[in-house]
Amino acid sequence: MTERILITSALPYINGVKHLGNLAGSMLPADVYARAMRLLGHDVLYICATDEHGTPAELAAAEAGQSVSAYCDAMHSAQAEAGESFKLSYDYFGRSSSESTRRLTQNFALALEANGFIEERTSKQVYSVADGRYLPDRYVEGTCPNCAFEAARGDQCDNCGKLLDPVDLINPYSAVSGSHDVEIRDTNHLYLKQADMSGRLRDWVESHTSDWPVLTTSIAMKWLDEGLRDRSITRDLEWGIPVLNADGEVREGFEGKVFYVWFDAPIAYIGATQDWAVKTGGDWEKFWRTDKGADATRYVQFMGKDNVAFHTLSFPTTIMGSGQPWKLVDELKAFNWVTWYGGKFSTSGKRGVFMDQAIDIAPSDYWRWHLMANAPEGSDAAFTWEEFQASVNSDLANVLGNFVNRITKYCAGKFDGKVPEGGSKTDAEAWIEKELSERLPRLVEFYEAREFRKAMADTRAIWAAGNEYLTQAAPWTHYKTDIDQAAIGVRYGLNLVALFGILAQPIIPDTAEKILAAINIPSDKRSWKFGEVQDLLNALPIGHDISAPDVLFSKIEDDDVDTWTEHFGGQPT
Ligand code: B3M
Ligand code: ZN
Repeated sequence: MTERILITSALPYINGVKHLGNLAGSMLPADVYARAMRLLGHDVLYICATDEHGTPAELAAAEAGQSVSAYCDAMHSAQAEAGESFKLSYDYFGRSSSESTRRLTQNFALALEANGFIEERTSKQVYSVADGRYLPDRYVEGTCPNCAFEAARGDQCDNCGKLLDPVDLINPYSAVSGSHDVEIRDTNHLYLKQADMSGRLRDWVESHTSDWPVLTTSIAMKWLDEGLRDRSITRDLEWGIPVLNADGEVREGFEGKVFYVWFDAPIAYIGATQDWAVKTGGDWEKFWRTDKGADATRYVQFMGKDNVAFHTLSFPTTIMGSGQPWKLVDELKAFNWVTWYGGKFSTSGKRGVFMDQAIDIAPSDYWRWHLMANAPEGSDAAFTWEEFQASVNSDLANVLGNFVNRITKYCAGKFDGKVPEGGSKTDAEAWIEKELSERLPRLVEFYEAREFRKAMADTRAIWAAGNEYLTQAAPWTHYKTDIDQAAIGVRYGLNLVALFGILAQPIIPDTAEKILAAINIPSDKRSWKFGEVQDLLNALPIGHDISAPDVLFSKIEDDDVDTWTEHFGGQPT
C-alpha cells in the first residue's frame, strides 16, 4: 500500500559545517530511509533546515567578524553544499529564520498563552554592567556548581555535562568581554508550562512504548519521572524571533528579547514544509494539518539522543497546548553517538572530521556505507580510520566491486557484452534463488523498521551470496567445454549485478548509478517492486547490451590511514 510519509532530520545548527557524528546520527539515516521508502513506491517528503537562532549563532558570527545574518546566509549555503556533496536527498532544505517559521512561532505562542500554557514570569538573569546587556546561555561562563570546572558555559557544563542555569554559575563572567562586573537582575520572560502537560505527554509516550525504540521512550520517561519543569522560552538577545502581541507589535516589556532557539527550531519543520510548498506548488497541509488529511500521513523523525527530550516533551507541549489540529510525530528514531576513537567529536574543539573535509578524503559513498553499516543504534559507535579502511576495502571493493567487475568484464570479453541465452538450471541457481527469496523480504522489513545495521548487514550478505553463486556456477570453467552452461552463470550473474545496483541505491547512490548505467537499466525499472525471485533473476532480456564499469572502488592503503591519522588526530588524549 502506498503511504504518505513525512520525514525530518534534526535541524543542523548553523554554527559550522557538521562533523561525521552529526551526519551519522540524523541526516544520513533519514536520507537512506527516505530513498528506500521512495523506491518502495511511497509518497515521501523529506524536510530539513538550518537551525539559525540562539547564542551560538551570535558568538560564531562575532568570531567570524560578520553580522549574524550575513554569517547565517553563508553558513546555510555551506551546509546546503555539504549536504549535496553527501547526496542528501532533501525535498527541501530550509532555514529556521524564514518568514514562515516566524509567523508560525507567533501563532503558537499566542495560542499557547490563550490556552494557559504560557505565562509571563519574573526571573533572575545575569546582567553585564560592562557590556550593558543581559547574558543568556553561552554568553556567561563561570565555575560549574556541580563539578567545579572553571570554564562551564551558562547553559551547560562541558566537563560534567550538567544542564545549567546561568545564575547558578559560581564566579560568573561575560563571555563577550571577559568582564566580571556582572550582577543578577530581575527581568520578565515567557514560560512554557510543561508541567501542566505532563499527564497528556505521559499517556502519549506510553502509547508508543511498543513502536518507538527503547532509546527514545526511556529518555522521555526519565524526564517525565523526574517531573517536568516549566521552561523559559524567551531570551535577552537581539538575534532571533521577536515576541509580538496579537496586534503584531512587540510585546510590552519584551523589547530586546526573542524566543529561545529551542522554541522555534522544531516549529521550523512546519515552516520549511510551507516554504517547500511555496517553491513547488505542493500541499503542505496534508503533511501537517490533521483537519486537512495529515492523519493519513506517517511522520517519522530522526535525531541524536540529546534532542529526544525536545521532540518528545517540549515540542509536543507546543503542539498539544496550541489546541490547533497539528500533526504529532508518529515514529521517532534516535541514535547514540558516533565517537572519535571513543572520545567526543567536537565542533568547537575541532576534533574529528567535518563533512567538507571528509569529501576531500574519499567519495561520499565510502562514508555513507561505513557510517550506515556502523550506525550508532544499540550503543555509541567509535569511528576509527582502520575500520573505515576495512569497510571500504573489504565490503565495498572486495565484496561488491569485485563481483560487479568480474562478471561484467567476463561478459564483455566472452559474450560480446550481451546477455547470453542458454544453459539449464543447476543447484547453484536453486541456491541463489532460495537465498534471495529469504533475504529480500527481510531486507525490506529492516528498512521499514529503520534497523539500519541489520539492513546493511543483510545487504552485504546478499552481495557475498553473489560471489558464492559465481564460485558454485563457475562459468569460466564451463566455458571450456559447454558454452551454454557458462551462459546461464553469466546471465544470472548479470541479473545479480542489476539487483545489487538496485539494492545499493539508498546507501551508495553514486555507485548504484554507475552499476545501473553499465547494465543499462532504465530508470523506471529500478524500483523496489521485487516480485518473484525467479523473475528477478531473469529480468534482463536476452541480447541486452551491457558494459563493464570502471573500477568502482579504489582501496584505501595503509599509507592513507597513516596520513589521515597524523592530520586529523587519532585517539584523543
Ligand atoms: N539544532 C541540534 C543541535 O544543534 C539542534 C536540533 C534542532 S531540531 C528542531 O544539537
Ligand atoms: Zn560541571
